[in-house]
Amino acid sequence: MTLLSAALTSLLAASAVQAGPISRRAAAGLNAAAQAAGLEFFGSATDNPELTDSSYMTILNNSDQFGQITPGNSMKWDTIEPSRGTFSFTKGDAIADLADQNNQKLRCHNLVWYNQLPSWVSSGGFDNATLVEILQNHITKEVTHYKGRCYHWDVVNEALEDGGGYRDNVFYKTIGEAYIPIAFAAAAAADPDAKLYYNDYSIEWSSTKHQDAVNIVKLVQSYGVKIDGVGMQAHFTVGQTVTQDAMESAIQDFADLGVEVAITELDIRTTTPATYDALTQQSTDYQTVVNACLAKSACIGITIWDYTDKYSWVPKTFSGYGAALPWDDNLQTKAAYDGILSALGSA
Ligand code: 9MR
Repeated sequence: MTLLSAALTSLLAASAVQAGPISRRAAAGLNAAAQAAGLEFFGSATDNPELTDSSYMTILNNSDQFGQITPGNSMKWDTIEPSRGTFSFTKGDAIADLADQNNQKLRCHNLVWYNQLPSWVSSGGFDNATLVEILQNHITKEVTHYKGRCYHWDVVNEALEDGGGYRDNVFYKTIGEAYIPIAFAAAAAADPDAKLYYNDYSIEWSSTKHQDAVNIVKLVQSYGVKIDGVGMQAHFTVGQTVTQDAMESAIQDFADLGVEVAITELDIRTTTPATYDALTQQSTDYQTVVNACLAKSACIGITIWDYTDKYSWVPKTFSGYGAALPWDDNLQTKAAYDGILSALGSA
């Protein structure tokens, strides 16, 4: 490559990264476009430390961009009940209050998960009856505290191993698979109006794990317990994102059981620094996911796992990867933003 063409390529890449959306659609925003396309919301995860970043908040607070927010951490067990019987709702309340102020829906996340679970639960050595009581008490207290405020609750999160089969967590080891319907029943009793979800990753195509998630929905239903939806987290990698057909058919498998589907934690990571080609492919990949959701009436909304690379979990977890979100580190929209808007706009 000559010096001139190298310079031109990097100039093009820079302008593509910084280019804002097409002006008519810029006014609409992702949530406005999603609702116009028939979805219930386009949302973003957020987290308490970010709430002091005023530039970040200006975009998050805009309900034309985000019609729903999800607390990334502050409603998890370790924050809410760090020691047995001691509940701390301050951080979760801050996100719930923000949703109220902005007239945004709230996806409450999550009640039962092997991770961010305090050791008093995971290593407590409780017998079956005691752990059932602890599980029910945690869920009842937390769901009651947020009663009427959570549009959705992720009741059980990531109960399956990466390759499928139940994750061998303390709940499964002590209670068996019945911990899942027990959890849904407790949540339903505490807030009958919240939509109750099972949430997991790698269930967006027809994998063994996907089939096991289908079986979890059937299991809860077999107990006569309410389950309303399945969250497909959709943590993808540029160029390896699921095909639209595969995702549509995975959504349909859940729809066939009478439950809805939401895309709950969408991000599409790439190696960093991201190249122009990767960001272009990323835009295509985002459109694939949006198009799959739009094509299936059971798919009711899309949430990105925070909206800016500045606050993404990806670089902290996958070394050498990042740039996964539609806004860059400087809160500028990327090609992915235009792609999502374009997919929503052409629905
Ligand atoms: O975004 C969350 C990050 O800040 C935490 O460090 C991490 C801890 O495991 O959890 C992240 O959120 C996860 C979500 O709760 C469940 N699905 C995977 C998400 C990314 O790890």
